[in-house]
Formats: sequence, C-alpha cells, structure tokens
Amino acid sequence: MSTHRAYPLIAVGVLLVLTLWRPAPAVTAPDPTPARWAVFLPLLEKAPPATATPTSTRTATPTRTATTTRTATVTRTATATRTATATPTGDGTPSPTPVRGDVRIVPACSQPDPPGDDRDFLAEEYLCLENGGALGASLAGWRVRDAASNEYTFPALVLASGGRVRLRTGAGADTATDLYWGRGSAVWNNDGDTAYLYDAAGRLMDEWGY
Ligand SMILES: [Ca+2]
Repeated sequence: MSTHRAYPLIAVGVLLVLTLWRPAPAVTAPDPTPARWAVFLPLLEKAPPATATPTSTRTATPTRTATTTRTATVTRTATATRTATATPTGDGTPSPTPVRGDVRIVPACSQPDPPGDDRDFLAEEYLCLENGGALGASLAGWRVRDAASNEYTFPALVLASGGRVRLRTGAGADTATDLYWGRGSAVWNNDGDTAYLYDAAGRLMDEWGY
C-alpha cells in the first residue's frame, strides 16, 4: 500500500478517536475525614446491632397428665366354710352321709375278750369305732352285727371327726363315748369272730375278722 492511499484511513481513525474520546473526570481529592475516624471504625463495626431481638418463642408446655389409675381390686373372699363340727358330746349336729372308710372299726382299741370271765365283765367287752373322716358322722340307724347275726342299732349320735366310741356288750347309760348294748351274755367270741358295720341304709361300711 502506498502512503497516499493510506491517508483516508488515517483520517477516519483520527475521527473515531476524537469521537469516542472523553476527557477524564476531574479527580477530586479524597475526603481526609474518614481517615481520621478510621481508628474507630472497628469498634463501631463490632458493636452489636441494636435490633437484636431474640425471638426465641419456645413454648415448652409439658402437659404430662399421669393417668395411671391402678385399681387393684383384690377381693379375696375366703369362703372356706369347713363345717368340722367336732362335737364330742355327739348330740344333734347335722353331718353329711359318711362314705365307706370314714367310720371304721378299730381293732387296737376293741376288746372282744376282756380279762376274766366274759359273763362277769360284759361291760368290758366292747367294739371300738372311730370317725376318720374330716366331718362329723351321724351314726343314727347304723348297725353292728357279729357272725351269729346278733345285731345292735345305734341311737342318734354324731361322732366327731377323729372321735371314738365304744359299744359295750353289757348294760349301762349311754354317753358320747360309750354305748351299751344291754345284753345279758357275751357277743364277741373269744376264739374268733367277725364284726360288721352297716350304715343306716344297710351298706357295709367296715368289717373286722379276728
Ligand atoms: Ca367275748
């Protein structure tokens, strides 16, 4: 490119520079005031904001309603009505019907062969009964029979639990522990016999052979 042909381009460039160029604004001296208070700025900046309103609205409302209603209703009704009517006098106390084994013959306390001649000691010849049941036993209407079918019928008597009664062969006045057959001769053979015990219904409740 020749120098002459470059003149228009240079002229356009100068115009563009003149058009776009603006004088720089006047530089004003910075205000020295902030520099003097600059030492206090850190203090001011560290000051807590005046509008620090703690709005912690914790509404802790512990509404514990202890409703443990323990209703321990232990109603022990001890209704153990054991009617152990231990009536040693043996008069008038009602009792359930004894079962077999409740009232039995007790050989250990029986005496079929008393000392001496039986005919002279009929009251000392006796059969012994015992109530081994838990309740009293009414012996009214019960019977004792030997092997020869001699028979005795019991009067109204309640034999208490654990109680014993002797049935004596001879005559005498009945008591709660001793009954009298009223015989004029011996009934229990000394050389061996069998005693049978029946209840009022005729059921064999016990027997003893010796
Ligand atoms: Ca005898």
